[in-house]
Amino acid sequence: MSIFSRRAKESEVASQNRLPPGQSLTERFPVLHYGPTPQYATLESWDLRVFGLVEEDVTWSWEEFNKLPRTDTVMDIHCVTRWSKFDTLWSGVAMKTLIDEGFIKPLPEAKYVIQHCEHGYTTNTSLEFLLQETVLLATHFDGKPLTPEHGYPLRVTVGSKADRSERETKYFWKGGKWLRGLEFRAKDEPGFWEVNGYNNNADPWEEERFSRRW
Ligand SMILES: Nc1nc2c(c(=O)[nH]1)N[C@H]1C(S)=C(S)[C@@H](COP(=O)(O)O)O[C@H]1N2
Ligand SMILES: [Mo]
Repeated sequence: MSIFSRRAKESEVASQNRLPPGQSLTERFPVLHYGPTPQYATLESWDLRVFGLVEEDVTWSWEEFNKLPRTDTVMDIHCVTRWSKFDTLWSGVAMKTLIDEGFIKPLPEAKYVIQHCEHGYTTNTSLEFLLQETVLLATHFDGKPLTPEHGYPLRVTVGSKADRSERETKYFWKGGKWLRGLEFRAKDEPGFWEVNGYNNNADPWEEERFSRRW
């Protein structure tokens, strides 16, 4: 894809109010994470644990997870390192579906959720944030299973809709790759990047990249 076409697309999304301040459009799919990429030879010992302030803890095997009701969602994703990727197609299980249909039953005190990922990566949001259409526990990108470096077998997605209809958007670090647990809590707790200087609220439209603490 030529640079001229990239520029033209960037102007187009900018004119549609889809390009957050300080971001530029990429047509690639950069890989960004701290630490090694988990490799799974098999998913036999993989599970996803839901725990904390929920009526009952739940643990899904890969087979069980794949029987949950599925959704496709198209969204724009925004990385704090200044790239945005538009019209990305993800498939998986929406957090909202899990809660609306009673697969997860948060207690009334549950206000925040910590995503727990392989190798100890964590990230945090409010529970309310996770009920938006753009938040999937995604198994597929662009119709194909996630690649190892993009989070195979399961990651969280966060992004914005083309019509900007979501209440809140977050930078893409709030989407944990290699997700293994969801912890429901009454109080917020900063995750990996949030402890390491990134802004806890992480709204790309407000350009909330770094924490004011330093
Ligand atoms: N487990 C884990 N998930 C993670 C990260 C990480 O370091 N570890 N980095 C985050 C960051 S900073 C970004 S921008 C996105 C990048 O996703 P991608 O590599 O699929 O583009 O993953 C997020 N999820
Ligand atoms: Mo990032």
